[in-house]
This record gives sequence, C-alpha cells and structure tokens, in this order.
Amino acid sequence: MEVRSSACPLDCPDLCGLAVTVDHGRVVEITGDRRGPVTEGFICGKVRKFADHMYGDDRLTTPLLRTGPKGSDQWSAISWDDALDRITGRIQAIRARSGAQAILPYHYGGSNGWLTEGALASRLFRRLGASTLDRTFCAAATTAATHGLYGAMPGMALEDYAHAQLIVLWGVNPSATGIHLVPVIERARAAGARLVVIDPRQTPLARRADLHLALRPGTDLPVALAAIGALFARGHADREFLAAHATGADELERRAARWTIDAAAREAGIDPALLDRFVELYAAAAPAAIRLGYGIERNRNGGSAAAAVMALPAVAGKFGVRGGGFTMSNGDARWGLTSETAIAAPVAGTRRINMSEIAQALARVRDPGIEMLFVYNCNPVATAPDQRALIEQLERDDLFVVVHEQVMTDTARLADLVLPATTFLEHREVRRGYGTMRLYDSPAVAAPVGESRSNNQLFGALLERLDLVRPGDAMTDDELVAATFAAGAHGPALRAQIARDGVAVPPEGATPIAFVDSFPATADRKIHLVSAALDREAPHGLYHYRPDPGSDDYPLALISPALATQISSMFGQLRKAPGQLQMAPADAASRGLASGDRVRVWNASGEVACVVKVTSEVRPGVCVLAKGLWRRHTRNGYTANALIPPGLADLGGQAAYNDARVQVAKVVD
Ligand SMILES: Nc1nc2c(c(=O)[nH]1)N[C@H]1C(S)=C(S)[C@@H](COP(=O)(O)OP(=O)(O)OC[C@H]3O[C@@H](n4cnc5c(=O)[nH]c(N)nc54)[C@H](O)[C@@H]3O)O[C@H]1N2
Ligand SMILES: Nc1nc2c(c(=O)[nH]1)N[C@H]1C(S)=C(S)[C@@H](COP(=O)(O)OP(=O)(O)OC[C@H]3O[C@@H](n4cnc5c(=O)[nH]c(N)nc54)[C@H](O)[C@@H]3O)O[C@H]1N2
Ligand SMILES: [Mo]
Repeated sequence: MEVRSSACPLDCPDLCGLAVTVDHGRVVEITGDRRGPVTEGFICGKVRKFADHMYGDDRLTTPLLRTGPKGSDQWSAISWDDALDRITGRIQAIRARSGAQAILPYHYGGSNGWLTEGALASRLFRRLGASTLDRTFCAAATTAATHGLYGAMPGMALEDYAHAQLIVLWGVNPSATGIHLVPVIERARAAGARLVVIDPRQTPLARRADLHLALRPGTDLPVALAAIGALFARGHADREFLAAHATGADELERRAARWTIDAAAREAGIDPALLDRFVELYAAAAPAAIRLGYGIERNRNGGSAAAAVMALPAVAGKFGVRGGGFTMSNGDARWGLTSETAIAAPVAGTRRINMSEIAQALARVRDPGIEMLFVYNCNPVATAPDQRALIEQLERDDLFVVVHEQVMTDTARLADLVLPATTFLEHREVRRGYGTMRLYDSPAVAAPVGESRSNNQLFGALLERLDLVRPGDAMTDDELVAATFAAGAHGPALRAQIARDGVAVPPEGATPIAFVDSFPATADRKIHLVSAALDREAPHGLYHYRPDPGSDDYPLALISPALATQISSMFGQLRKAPGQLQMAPADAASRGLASGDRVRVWNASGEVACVVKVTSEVRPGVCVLAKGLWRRHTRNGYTANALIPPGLADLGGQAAYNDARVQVAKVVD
C-alpha cells in the first residue's frame, strides 16, 4: 500500500488536492489533502467513491465494434490495432470523397485537464482540417459577459468569502456544486455576515439565508437592472469609482432606468419589498461579495443577465477591499501559460458548428454533410439540448460515430465503435482551477483498467497512422507539459513551485483584490459597463430583456440544476434512484397530482415519463428535473434534455437549458 498525491480535475470550482491509497496499482481509498486553500482534508462523496466508477461493471476495457443495429447493444471486442485501422480507413475515405470538414470532433470537458481537453486531439483535427466545434454547453454566455466587461480579470478567491459582511449567492448552489465554499460562508456568517440567495429553488443555503429572492427563471436581468437603477436613483452609486475605472456608466444608468423595482418584481414574480430590501442591504454592506453561478446564464437573457449582475459591484463601489467584489470563473487567473503553441495552429476558415445545436447540424448541414462524429470527453445524449432529435440523428446508418469513453454511456451505446478511456487517476493531468486559483500537475497514480488508453495515446496513434506528425512535435504527456511550461513567461517558476509544493499559485497571487492587485484586462484597464462588442453580439443589444417563452399550452418553466451525486452525467451509471420531477404544491394540486404519481412532462420537442415529487422547495410555476440523468432513469428513456428546445442565450452561443417550458399531467393506467 502506498499513498500518492493527485488532484481532482473534474468539472467543479474547488479543485481538491487528493491523497490516493493504491495497492498494487489499484485504488483503494481517496481522501482530500491540504495543499489547496479550501479542501481542508475533506472531499465530496462522488470522488471519495471514484473507485466504484473505475472498477464498476460499466467500465469499458477493450475497443468494441457494433455488430447489431445501432443502439441494440450488440458488440464484439476488437484489438486496438483493428480499431485504429478502421478509424483511419474511414477518415481517409471521407477525406477523399467529401473533404475533412465532413468529420466533426465532438467534445467538452471530460477529465478537464490540459492534457485531456485539447492537446493531441486538437492537433489531429486541426491538421486534418475537420469542422471545428464551438463549445457552448456551459459558461459560454458568462465568459462572453465577463470578458466584455472586465477582460480576463480574476474574481474574488473563494477563501476570501470569509471576509465578507454580505454574501449574495446568485444562481448558484454550492451545497451540491462546490461544497467547499459552504464552510467558508458559515465562517463569514459566524462573524456577522448576512446571506442573500437569488434562486427559483429553496436550496439548502436559501433555507438559512437572511433573504431569498425566489425569482422566475430567466428574470435575473430585470432584477439586476432594477437594483442598478435604484442604486443610481438613491445616491448609492459610487460615481467617483465609476469615473476613474469604468466606461458606459451613464448608458447603463439609462438602460437600467427602464426597470423600476415594481416592474422587475412583477416580471420575476417576487415581492417588491424583498427586492427593495436586497438593494438596501447591498448598498450598505462592506465588504459585499457576489458569487455568480451558472443558473443565471442558461436562458435567452443569460449573457445580459450575467453582465448586469457583474456590473453591480462596480456601480455600488464594492471593489478594492478583501471580501468585496464578485466571483464568476477564476479560470482566467493569469498563469501566463498556453498549451496552444504545443498543439498546432488552428486552420483559418474551417467551418464552425455550435455543439448546442448538434441535432440540427447533423440533420441540416450540407456541403459537406457530417459523415463522422468523433465523441470524446462528452456524453451528448445525456447533456445536449433536443435529445429526441439527437438520438434520431445518431441512429442514422450513414453517420459513423466513434466514442472514446470510460463507461458505457447513453452516447456510447449509439456508437459504431467504442474505445476505452483512462480516468484521471490512470493518466497524467495538469489542471488549473476555475474557483480556487491553483495549478496541480498530477502523475498517473493507478494502473490503467483493461486496455484503456488516454486521449493523448489515442490521438497520438491516429496522428502517426495518418502521417500527420511533424518534426519537433511534442507527442507524449511529458513532452506536452514541458512544451507548455516552456512557452510561458512564468513557466520555469511555476514548475519549480510544483516540484517543491506539489501545487502552484498564479504569479499575481492566489487571493488578488480587484483594483488593488489586479485590474480589468481590457485595453484601457477599465470596466466596459456597456461593452460595444457585447452590444453588437446580443440580438437586441446588451441588457435587452426577452419575455418568458411560456404559453398557455406550456406554462411551466423546467429547470435542470446539478445533482450532488454526479458531475453533469458522469457517474450516472452508479445511480439507482429514478429521476423525479419536482413541482410546487399549487401546481400539483391544480393538476390533481400527489408525490409518487406517474406523470408525463411534455412540449413540442419531446416528452418524459417519470414520477413526481411535490415540494415547496420550488416556487410555483417552476418544475425541476435534474441535469445529467441517464435514459435508464426515466420510464420512457428520455430526460430533461428531450424538453430543451433549440434556441440559444443572447451571448456566446450558450445553450438555453432553462428556457424549456412544459405541461405536466398524470398518467392513469
Ligand atoms: N455535484 C456536482 N457538482 C458540479 C456539477 C454537477 O453536475 N454536480 N457540475 C459542475 C458544472 S459543469 C457546473 S457548470 C457547475 C454549476 O454549478 P451551479 O452554478 O451551482 O449550477 P446549477 O446547479 O446548474 O444551478 C445553480 C442554481 O441556479 C438555479 N437557477 C436555475 N435557473 C435560474 C435562473 O434563471 N436564475 C437564477 N438566479 N437561478 C437559477 C438553480 O435552481 C440552481 O439552484 O457545477 C459544477 N459542479
Ligand atoms: N438539461 C441540462 N443539461 C445540461 C446542463 C443543464 O443545465 N441542463 N448543463 C450542462 C453543463 S453545465 C455541462 S458542463 C455539460 C456537460 O456535459 P458533458 O460534456 O457531456 O459532460 P459529462 O456529462 O460530465 O460527460 C463527460 C464524459 O466524459 C467522460 N470522460 C471523463 N474523462 C475523460 C477522459 O479523460 N477521456 C475521455 N475520452 N472521456 C472522459 C466521462 O466518463 C463522461 O461520460 O452538460 C450540460 N447539460
Ligand atoms: Mo458546466
């Protein structure tokens, strides 16, 4: 037995350092360590039980070739050589017949490290000239908004929430999605901080909050604009700060003035007195911190809404002190490192396809149409919008689907060829946090299960077979890491830190105070409150509100927040419990529903058959069906994603998951 150091790269802001006990190459225990700022020796249940994912029945151990009709679950195990030959044969035939743009790589975070997210996969598809994927499942609208207003300025460090006197959790549920912020919030509260939660659901922290604004999904924009308008109108705006550090304050004030407290509260379905109280609490508190979550962005107004919320600390003058400001993503913390140079330059002019519109792209894109979908780091059948249409497309006989995966997911089941992938404990990872500002370089600590291969092993082999390797290319993980660190100004210093401490902090420090230690990364180092680029990009201009898409036929808003037990769809194979539609008592009563009843949930895009749970934890007019459920978790093999219509947020091409509007009825049989 040996205890080895690793770090959890999975999609979560906390980025925990791990201590992994290994016995003859097999993981037997995983706990948190204390190298990072927030882990404090404890980790979430899902990663503590990661060995169940690694060694469970659903783990893929050999390449599998489909032998029956698509989706029939008939496979024969083949060798890696055979699998790679088949893929290169296909690629060459498609290239010769239709051109490489008929090939679409389809990928999201996977293990989320530099070595698995891009690296040799990016190099392969760039050198081939395949179609390029716009990655818009998550954080696309908020990233566009952050960059438009602040450039790549890091936000508040999570550990600095302990210093706040007011904490606003806006569209975020740390109790499930980033658990290490919870004790920090509790410490701040013990020292007198107030807590405000803005969320359609009564999350665990909303229950304990001083103020909970249970707004209707998609109405954050009017709420934030009304708050901004009131700050200006009531003399709470920090005009001196704005004059020194921002542009567009007058224009923002004009646009915000369209929303009074009463009008915004009416649109959001909340008591205007509560919104008023929020404005006064926020104006009076110092330091005041806003933690933005991804609940804000996943609707038609998501980009503008995130921009308006991020404008609040500027208007109210909350920067410049420890514990004040906002946190959206800290992935931009300036490491001065890029893996791009180690990969290969992108080919200009290749066709771009928005991953959130994959079902429509497969159906409609021509010249050339998509003939090969190469899926890695992603489980789109469980996570992309418009699930019914996507499944129909994946079942097409003239589409060749390759899936590189750890377990037999809903997407892998529909593939022609499935390739077994290693997990982050079986390959090297280099990961920087998007919450905690740390960088870990973790070696493989366990033996690969079966014949599983890492992304770089797979894509490196394909580069070789397709004769796409060039002299001087970094090919192995070690070479890629060395090339990445060598390309950055701070690379050698960061390497030395990692060698010494097992973890590195950004050159500008891990707890920067905005407008003291760090400034907006815009050209003039100012906040662009009404960014011209964003104003052009948003279909009706920045801060324009599009009303609720609900109708008499489909009046209920369906949202799909994260489960505590999964990371999006990952670990879904370990879930036994069926998916439950949560509904408010009034909405259930008017439909004659009680907890445990079977229901159908439907709209023009699809239908889900599941059971209902009646709970006052959701506000009236809203239903909840968690993100990341698998097809086996409902009665008809469709999940919330079958109810998500095509249609995007106003910025970044972001999927508008929470714009689903549905009707619900009891199933009597
Ligand atoms: N355990 C666990 N942790 C995770 C993940 C996971 O799946 N499971 N996923 C990871 C990933 S990929 C991400 S992106 C992050 C997401 O982390 P969070 O930002 O916390 O994401 P969600 O749970 O999707 O949504 C947060 C809250 O937004 C609320 N919400 C929904 N619509 C609206 C709205 O219109 N306005 C407002 N104000 N609130 C709204 C939901 O009710 C929910 O409570 O978490 C990461 N961490
Ligand atoms: N209804 C609804 N759907 C949503 C959302 C929502 O709010 N509502 N939110 C979305 C959000 S926030 C996100 S981030 C997306 C995430 O959607 P996806 O990108 O599909 O993410 P996961 O579901 O985590 O699936 C990642 C897959 O990658 C595999 N994997 C992990 N590591 C590796 C590796 O090293 N190599 C390879 N080849 N595979 C690996 C895992 O086994 C897993 O099956 O889902 C989105 N889907
Ligand atoms: Mo996400």
